[in-house]
Amino acid sequence: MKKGRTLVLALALVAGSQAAALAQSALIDGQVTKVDSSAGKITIKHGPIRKLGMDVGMTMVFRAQDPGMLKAVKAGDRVKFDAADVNGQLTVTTIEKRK
Ligand SMILES: [Cu+2]
Repeated sequence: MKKGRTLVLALALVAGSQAAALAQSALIDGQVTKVDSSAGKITIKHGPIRKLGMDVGMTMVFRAQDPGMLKAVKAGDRVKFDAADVNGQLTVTTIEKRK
């Protein structure tokens, strides 16, 4: 009984850390070059994003999914982010500062 519970807990921990690792590796490296809070837009210099058809890096403007996320970053910050095509608009769905 006790042994079984320990095993379940160990498996849950492994599954959790793998999910975190996957989420981490899915993020795109970039550097913020401009934040336009009033327009809800952010300019990011980024590497290839194959899922969005960008095979080479570039500097481009994204819409922010949530305008609040633009308060957490500023021009010059190195970031990890994710982006998606939302109704034809390239949109940053998550962004965090890189350490
Ligand atoms: Cu791009």
